[in-house]
Amino acid sequence: MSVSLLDSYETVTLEDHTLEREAESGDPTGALSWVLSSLGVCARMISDTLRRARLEDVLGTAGQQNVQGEEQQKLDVIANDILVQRLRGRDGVVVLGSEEDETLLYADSTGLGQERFAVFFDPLDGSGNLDVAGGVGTIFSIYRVLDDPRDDYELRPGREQLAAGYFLYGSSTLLVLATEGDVSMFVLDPAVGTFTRVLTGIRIPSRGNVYSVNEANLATFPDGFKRYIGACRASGASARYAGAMVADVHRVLLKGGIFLYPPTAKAPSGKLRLMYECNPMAKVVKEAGGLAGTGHGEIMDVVPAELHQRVPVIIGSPENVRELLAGL
Ligand code: FBP
Repeated sequence: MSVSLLDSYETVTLEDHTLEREAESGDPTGALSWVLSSLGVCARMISDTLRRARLEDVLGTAGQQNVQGEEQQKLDVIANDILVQRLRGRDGVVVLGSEEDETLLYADSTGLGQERFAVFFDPLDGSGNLDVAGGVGTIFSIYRVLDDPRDDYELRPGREQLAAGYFLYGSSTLLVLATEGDVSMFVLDPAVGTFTRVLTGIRIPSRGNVYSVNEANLATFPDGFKRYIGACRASGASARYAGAMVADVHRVLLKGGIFLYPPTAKAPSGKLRLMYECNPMAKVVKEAGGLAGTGHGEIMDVVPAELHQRVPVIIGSPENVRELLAGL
């Protein structure tokens, strides 16, 4: 059997993939690819900073709180600066919404071929894991902006997302990207410095034997959630919880199961943020054939009231989610 060396060079990079998808969707401008490639560069810079964090003493708190009243980690600030600076200068990006900034940020861009975008992001999801080298990630969500927003952009429901996904800084640095009708996975090839596609057309398993929830809050969950978690335990399902939504949902996407962040006494509307955590993760899971709800409807149907709005989260394999919803 002759092996052509060429085979190993026919990799599909992030840029190849997104230009291909844009061409297929009849939009040859490459404007979205231009934004996604900038996110790719940001993730490489953040990944490198994380891997050197303890060597360069950038772990620990930054000595200030963000708009959510959370103690900011030095790396939260560094990752946010990398994303804001790079995306603000990118043609086509006119609105930015970050977990670390109180209000929307605007950028003067005439757009690329008149294409304009709003980008929402959680620079470092799971930042509580930083000091212990646990899984953390960057979550992003991209919308097309039809009119020049000046400084009055109206937040849109998640179902209008053009693309969404996350970078996971774990044993390898990977990207999961959802566009219309497709979810693909890329791994950062440190030797080449590009994100190389390793999976495309990802489908979430219809059912999984894993439930992922912070059971420390069980006592204050609504009864339906308590009953469901009790049933999971009784069925011998495995509990897995990394304390980082990006890592927990990634496991559910590939292995099946369910991730929950229900309402609690401490967070009656849930803890996780709609615009830059729940909507993008919902788009990824839904494009892969899963379900994503709040307990009162679809996450991506929520009409956002403000940038840092929180919602309860039920996300995962269709059979697992339907089972929970049936008992709520
Ligand atoms: P940030 O780190 O971006 O603030 O994210 C919030 C988060 O860490 C999620 O990633 C995770 O799912 C959740 O909070 C964990 O919360 P808890 O410690 O209450 O279980």
